Amino acid sequence: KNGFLIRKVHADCDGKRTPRGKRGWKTFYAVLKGAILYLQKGEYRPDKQLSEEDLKNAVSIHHSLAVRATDYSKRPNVFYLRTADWRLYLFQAPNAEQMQSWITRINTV
Ligand code: I3P
Repeated sequence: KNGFLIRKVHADCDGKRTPRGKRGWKTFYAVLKGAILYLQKGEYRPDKQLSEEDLKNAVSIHHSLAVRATDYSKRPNVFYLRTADWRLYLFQAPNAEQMQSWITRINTV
């Protein structure tokens, strides 16, 4: 599965609150391959090589959980992604259908 997602990082490894200046919303082209969610910046091309930054942004979704962010009301179609190493991301999908589809796909990996 792939498509545009807007990401906010709320907590880093071990659940530590992401510091100010690193909490802004950023748009990525997301590609879910196996148990890895790749987040690419810029224009998407299927043959494009992943940059070092793209690799840093990749999220291991093994033993992670996606849930709709019902308590986050600043933006619509947002879901949480809690990873096994206790990071917490918010992702905004383009619409409700895409949000649900990402949640389902992530949770069934
Ligand atoms: C963050 C940015 C986010 C905001 C976050 C800010 O600043 O403005 O949009 O989250 O608030 O810290 P920066 O880009 O400098 O990291 P919201 O959009 O959810 O308000 P937060 O620290 O209360 O999460």
